Amino acid sequence: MVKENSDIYQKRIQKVQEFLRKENGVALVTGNLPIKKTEDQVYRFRNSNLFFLTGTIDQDLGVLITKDEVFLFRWKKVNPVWETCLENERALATKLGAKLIDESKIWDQISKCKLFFGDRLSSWSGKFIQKILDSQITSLREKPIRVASVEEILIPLREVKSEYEIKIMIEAAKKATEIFKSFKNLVRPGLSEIEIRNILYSQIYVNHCHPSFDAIVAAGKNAAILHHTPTHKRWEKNEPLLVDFGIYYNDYAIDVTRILFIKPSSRVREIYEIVKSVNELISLSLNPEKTYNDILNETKQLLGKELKKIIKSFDIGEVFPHGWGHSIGLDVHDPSSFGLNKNSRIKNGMVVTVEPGLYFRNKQIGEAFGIRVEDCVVINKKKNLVLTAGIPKEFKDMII
Ligand SMILES: [Mn+2]
Repeated sequence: MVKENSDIYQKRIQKVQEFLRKENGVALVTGNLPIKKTEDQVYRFRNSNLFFLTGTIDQDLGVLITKDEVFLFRWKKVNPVWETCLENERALATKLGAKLIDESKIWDQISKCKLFFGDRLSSWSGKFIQKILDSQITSLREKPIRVASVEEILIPLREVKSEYEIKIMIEAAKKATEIFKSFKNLVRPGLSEIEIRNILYSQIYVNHCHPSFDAIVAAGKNAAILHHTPTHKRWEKNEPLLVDFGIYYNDYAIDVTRILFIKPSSRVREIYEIVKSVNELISLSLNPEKTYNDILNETKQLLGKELKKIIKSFDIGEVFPHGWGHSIGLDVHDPSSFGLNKNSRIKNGMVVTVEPGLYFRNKQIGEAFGIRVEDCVVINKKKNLVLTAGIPKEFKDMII
């Protein structure tokens, strides 16, 4: 396991403070108000911004950062009879060099500043935006507090990974590789998508990981549905099986898609080879000269050029209806500058997914299926590193 540097969080907070000093700003990051899953259960929220700054997974805590102080607070009290308290806030405050304050004192700090960086992920912190607006109406302040998104500060810090983060992601990718290989040995034709998903999850948990999103397991025509939910449909021998899964290991996410075959037709093979070769070409050609849109055009062009050799007419936006990839790290879809603006450039040190695909719903090719091949790639000055390169993708290795 990669050892964490004990002052890593303090250093990240200091970087936020450098930013806040420019305009006398204050940043607030907390967990979210509970959302009901069933009558007596709630979803456990994970705000990766909070984890990034404090290292805690206790979403009932929050951090308020001003230009020269750090405050830690518990915004939701824990009832020890019913709930587990995940973090000792006193110990965490010491580790972070933060002061523990009562949640009721947060407004005093915010009201002193000129610029409030709120967290759009947290409905709890959203109440302060309303308070700022109200205070401006009632007191007609001469210098109103401006409101901005904390992601303005955190995207530049989170989108380029440190060496420490990349080391963890290399380990996470190794785990994903082991998981996929043992999963592939257990999968059999005739099982349903749900059964196959369950086998996949058993291997994820046995390897001390957990899913980073609901895995997509899609047989045949279901694979043409981009975010298919696994059903009781059985995997038949002529159908490609699309498996798009993610794991969390050591709090970092990996996201991979592979296709398995039983008795693939030559047509399916041709399509697979196109998608795989585009995945490989794009993975190695990503560099800071290119914007998100440049890469999207390149991906469309490469897929289209090859597909033209097989089918006369098609609409590339219809057979490839999604993006080429996304930033990944603490979140499967990590915040990034190109998440906000598709004309911003790739940066060295980013980790992104590369996931070209081709999807057919009968009319273009006479068969309905979908193929996607997805890897996680570190953008490097010299040669990009395909983190998930150990997971097989040669056509012959994908046949069960
Ligand atoms: Mn993905």
